[in-house]
Amino acid sequence: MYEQISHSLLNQILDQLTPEIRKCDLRHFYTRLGANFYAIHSLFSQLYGERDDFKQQMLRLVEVMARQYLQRDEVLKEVDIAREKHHNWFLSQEWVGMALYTDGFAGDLQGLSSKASYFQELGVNMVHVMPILKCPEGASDGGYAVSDFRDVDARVGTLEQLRTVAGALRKRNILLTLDVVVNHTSDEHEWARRARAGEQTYQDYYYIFDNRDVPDMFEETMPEIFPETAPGNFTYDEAMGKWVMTVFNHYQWDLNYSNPTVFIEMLDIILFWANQGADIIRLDAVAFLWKKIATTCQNEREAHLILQLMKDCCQVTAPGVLFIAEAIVAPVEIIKYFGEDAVIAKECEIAYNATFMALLWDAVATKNARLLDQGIRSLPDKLNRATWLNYVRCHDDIGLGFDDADIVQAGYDPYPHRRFLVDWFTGQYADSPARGKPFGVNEKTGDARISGSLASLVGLESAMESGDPVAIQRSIDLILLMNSLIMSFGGIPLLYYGDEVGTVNDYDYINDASKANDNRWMHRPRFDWELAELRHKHGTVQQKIFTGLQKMIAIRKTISAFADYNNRELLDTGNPHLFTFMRSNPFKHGDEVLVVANFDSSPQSLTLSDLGPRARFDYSQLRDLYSGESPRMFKDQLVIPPYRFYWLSDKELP
Ligand code: OTU
Repeated sequence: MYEQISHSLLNQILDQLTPEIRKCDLRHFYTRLGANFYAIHSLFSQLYGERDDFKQQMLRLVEVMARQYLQRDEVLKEVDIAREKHHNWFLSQEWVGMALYTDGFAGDLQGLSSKASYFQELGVNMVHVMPILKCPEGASDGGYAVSDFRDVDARVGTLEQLRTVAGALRKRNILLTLDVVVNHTSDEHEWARRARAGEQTYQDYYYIFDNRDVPDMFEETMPEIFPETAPGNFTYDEAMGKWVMTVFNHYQWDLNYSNPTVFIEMLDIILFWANQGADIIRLDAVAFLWKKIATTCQNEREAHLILQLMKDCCQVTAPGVLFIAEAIVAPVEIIKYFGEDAVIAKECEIAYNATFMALLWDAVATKNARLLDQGIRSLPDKLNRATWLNYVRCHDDIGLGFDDADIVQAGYDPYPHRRFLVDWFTGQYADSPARGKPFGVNEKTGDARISGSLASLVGLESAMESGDPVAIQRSIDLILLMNSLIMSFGGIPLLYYGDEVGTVNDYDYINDASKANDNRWMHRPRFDWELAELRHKHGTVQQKIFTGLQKMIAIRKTISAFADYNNRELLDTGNPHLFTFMRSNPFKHGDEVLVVANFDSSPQSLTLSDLGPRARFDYSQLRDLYSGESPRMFKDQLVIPPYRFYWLSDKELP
């Protein structure tokens, strides 16, 4: 939008840019800056408008965007332009992701380069390389405590090698996702070290207090993220003799975004990684970006303004780069990270669908889809040109972050229901084959989350131990069932490395002092490539899971109705064991796929004619696109075997 105040400021800023910047070809940069400047200016002034140095800070912001634009590779600039043209590119059903630790999956970055063929074999074309930036040896939170935002950790390789990986993936049309840990730094980061040494400039980068007055006020309303290992939200620093806000671990210092210098530094870092070849940037812990006394310090309005500003600025320099919001918060809050009061995403284009993930686990434990169905129905409508990252497992614990009102609506009592789920997955429930562990147990609130690998949580570990073929098959079916839903729900499915070959819990972390008190490490394995070879051997567990997923991915890519255009409708079947929805191709009328998933251990039936006009299929032609087989039918009643899913259509795939 054109508006005089911001436009005249823009003119002033452009006049003040250094000659070295001004003499360059900045055509695309200028048109994008012109288009976004009104928004950038208004967001920046909402956040920092009260400051005397506001105009200097704006100038610095524009300089950072311009410098990073100048450093952006020509190849990446072409990608930007192509994506501007095909702006819906990431909504396609063709994308399938995998998240991994470089060291756990491939040893190091060089190893990772050589694994591109493995991704292709499986059909993965988006790789989320979890944090690889420099971090301290022990106190690293798996890389989420960064001590240098511009360098790769020597344990996995060099920046040069990362650029090679990026290039190699790009050649194969595989997207690269990198993490930027925006909420905090390691206490060994240079900023923290200089703050500790007494430099006020750097103390202003963090929330640092002389005494407990303010911290105590904050504590009244702030929840604890790691209550067992890092209780409280402040850490006393001996050297400084002051209290530092540390919401996560005591060695992770929260950045102070009320300081515009922090915002500009972090934007510069985001753009730096965009320029190293990242297609997508995962912004860690975005819900925590703004702190306010008497609040939970999560999901504050200003946190959203910061993200909008980051997005608007990134669009000027690197418009082809997408953001993933990692906000593991309440369902109605997650959706706001796409941006509110907008038609298309204006914060992050992609968000972790933590609600769907947790609901899937509820369906597994209860063997029915009541809460899953209810929880998804309660989700507010998503914006256009915004998409979910749908996942079953990731490197973190499973938080039962669904809504109490939905639990009640589904017919349960919230507190005992959550208790039951934790007991079920941690194997404390008599009937449960799961081998998880409780994580983040908070004695004060009764909260608990769950750690454990996909395979161990669905009972594969215990089944293999007992050698019970029925139990083994049931676990495999559950793994495929859950994955079939993230593949068909709408959004980008994100697999977690190792799950594709049924990797069970790794109990070795206990022997490493820096990991022993964080049981999330039991599902952060060192990938067993020898075991993975069994994917080629017919009849093995690894082969059944791997080929099942491989097929699912290949078929997903051909089903246009699975692209994410908010084209999903939940159907009421009257059978609580089934989760049923229709996906329709928005560009081709009548091109529809009926997804049915049976979470129960007994076969279930669904009367298709009860679905009304939504399911006007030619029953005689009905086929499961996944297996290629005709489903079992009795008249107009569909029979779904235990733990099975169907992707039903009466048309041939193109
Ligand atoms: C993220 O996690 C990372 O994924 C974790 O691995 C890190 O420990 C953490 O940030 C700190 O960097 O912030 O918005 O249940 O879900 O810690 C959610 C806890 C986060 C995690 C939470 C999460």
